[in-house]
Amino acid sequence: MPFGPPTWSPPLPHVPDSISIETFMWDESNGRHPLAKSQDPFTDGLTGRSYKASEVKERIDHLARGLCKEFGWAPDQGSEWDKVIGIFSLNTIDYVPLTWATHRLGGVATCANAAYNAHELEYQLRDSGAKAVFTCLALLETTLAAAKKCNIPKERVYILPMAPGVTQGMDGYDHKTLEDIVIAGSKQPPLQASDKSWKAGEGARRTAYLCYSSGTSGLPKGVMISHRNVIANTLQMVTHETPSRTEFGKKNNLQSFTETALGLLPMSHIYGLVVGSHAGAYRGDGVIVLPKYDFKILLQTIQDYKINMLYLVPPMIIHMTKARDTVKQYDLSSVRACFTGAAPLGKETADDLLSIFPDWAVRQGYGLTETSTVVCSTVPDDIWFGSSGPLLPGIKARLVTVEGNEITGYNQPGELWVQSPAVVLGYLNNPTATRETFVDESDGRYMRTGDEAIIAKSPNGHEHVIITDRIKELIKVKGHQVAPAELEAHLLTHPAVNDCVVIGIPSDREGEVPKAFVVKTPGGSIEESDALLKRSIAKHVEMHKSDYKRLRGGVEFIDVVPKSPSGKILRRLMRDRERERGRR
Ligand code: 4UW
Repeated sequence: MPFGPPTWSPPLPHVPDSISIETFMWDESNGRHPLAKSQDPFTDGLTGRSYKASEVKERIDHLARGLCKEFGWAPDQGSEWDKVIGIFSLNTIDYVPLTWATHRLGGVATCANAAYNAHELEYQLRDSGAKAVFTCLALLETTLAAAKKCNIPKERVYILPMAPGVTQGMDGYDHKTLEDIVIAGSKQPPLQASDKSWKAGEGARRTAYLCYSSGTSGLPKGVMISHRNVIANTLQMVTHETPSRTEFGKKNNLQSFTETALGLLPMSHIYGLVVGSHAGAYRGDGVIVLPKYDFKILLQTIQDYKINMLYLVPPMIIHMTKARDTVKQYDLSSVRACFTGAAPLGKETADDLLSIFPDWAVRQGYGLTETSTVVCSTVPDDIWFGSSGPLLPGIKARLVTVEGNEITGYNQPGELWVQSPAVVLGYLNNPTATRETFVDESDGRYMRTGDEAIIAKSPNGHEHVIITDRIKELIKVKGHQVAPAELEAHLLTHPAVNDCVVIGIPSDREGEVPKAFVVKTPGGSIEESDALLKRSIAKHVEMHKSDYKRLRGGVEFIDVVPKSPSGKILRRLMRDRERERGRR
C-alpha cells in the first residue's frame, strides 16, 4: 500500500483541467482567496513600486494583446510550441505577470537561471525553441550573446522592468521594453483568452512552463509543466495549510488573513516560481520581490515591509545563524514562519535559528521541478526537525528498494516514488529519460525521484517523509542544480583531462560543492606540476560555466574512473569512498 497524506489533511478539491493558470488565478468559484482578493500581489522591495490585483489583471490583458501584435500570434491558433517565450531576468514584479500573459495566449514560458552565462542560456533558448527573450539591463549583454548564437534577432530581445523611454541598452541599441508592449497592447482590440477554445482536458496536456532540470542523470532537460500541474500544486499547498492557518486565525481573532511573503528566491526556479509566487498570490498574499540576495537588504526589507512568511534556502539560514549580531540589529518580529527547501536543512541549523528567533515556525518542504514543487512539508503544529513533513493532499508515495521491493513499514529507506496531479508531463524531446523517470504502475503513474527517504512517525503521531540521501547524481549548490554530466563533458575538452568523474561533496556554506576526479592525459606536459594542472582544470570550469558550478570541492588526480561493465560511471562508488575518507 502506498503512503498518503495524514488523517488531518482536508481532501484535495477538484483540479480544473481545461483552464490556463492565468484564468485559475482569478477564479473565485471555489471560495478560496484567489488573486482577485489579494493585497498588492507584487511589490518591488527596493523601490516600493507595486501593482494592485486589478492592475496586474489589466497589464496581463494589455501585454497579451501587445505580444500578439508584436509576434503576429493568435490565442486560438497554433500549438504552444509556436509561442515559446524565454525569460532570463533577475526577479521583478513583472516576471510572473509576463508568464501569465504568455499563458493567456496559450504559449509557454521558459524561465532561465539568471546566473547562467551566455553559453548556458543559449542551450536553453535553443532547446526550448524560444522565439523571443525578455531580460533585464544587467543581463542584456549575456542575453544578446546567447540570442545571436541561436538566431534570435536583436529586435526579439526585450527589456523589463523599465519605464517607456528608458530603452537604450549597453549595446546602444533601442530595445523595446515590456512597458512598450503593454502600451501598444492597450490600443489593440480585446482578445479572447486562449483557453476559451480549449477542449476538455487540454489544460492537462498543454505545457505552461518549461523549466530545466537534469533529473536523475545527464544534462539539463526541459521539464514540461502543464497548466493543470501548477494549478494542482497551488491547490495542494493551499489545502495543506488551511487547518494550521485557520487555527492561527482563531487564536488571533482573525476572520481570515493574508500574509506578506518574501519573493527573493529566483522566479526561474520552481521553488520561487510556484511556491513563492503562485501559491502566495493565489492565497491573496502580497509578494515582496527582491532581485538578488544581499544579506543587509534582505533584513532591511523584512523589517520595512513587516514580512510574515520567509521563503529561503538552507545556505541563507546558515548565513543568518552565523551573523546573529547583524541580524539582531533589525526588527524581524513580524516573521511568523520561515520556509526552507531545495536542499536538506540540518537540525543544528534549525536549532541555531530558533535560538535567535524562538517564535518562528521553521518549516521544511521537499519537492522537485518534476513534481511542480512541493511533495510534502511540515506545518506549524507538527514541526519535526530533519523531517520534510507529511505528504500533501492528492499525493501517494511509495518507497522502493534497489531490488525493486516495496517498503510498507516505517524507518526503512528506499527510493521515493511520487504520484500526484502535479507530476509533470515529461522531458521535452527526450522519451528515454521520460520513460526512465515516469513509470506506470498498476495504481497509476509515478515519478521516480532519485531521492532516498524513510517514512517515520512524528512525535505528534503523523507520518512524515524524511529525506535520507540522494541516489541520483545531481549536485545541489545553494539550492541550484549542477549536473555532473555537464561538468564532465566540459572537463573532457581540457587537453590534460583523459577521463573524469564529478561528484558533490558536503560544504558548510553551500550545502554541496562539485569536486572533480581526473585521469590525466598520458604523456602530457611533464613540466607542469600537479598543482598548476589542477589550477588550470579548475580555471577551465571557472571561465566557461556559471559561478555556482565552480569546482569548489577541488580537483584530484586518480588512475582510473570506476565504471560498470556497460561503461556507466560509478559515481556512487566515488561518493562513498569520499564519505569514508571524510569520516576518517
Ligand atoms: N531536503 C533534501 C529537502 C529538499 C531536497 C529538494 O531543483 P529541483 O528540481 O527542485 C527543488 C525544489 C525545492 C522545493 C521543493 C518543495 C518545497 O516545499 C520547497 O520549499 C520549501 C522547495 O529544489 O531539485 C530537486 C531536488 O532537490 C533536493 C532533492 O534531491 C530533490 O530531488 N531537495 N528539497 N527539503 N533535499
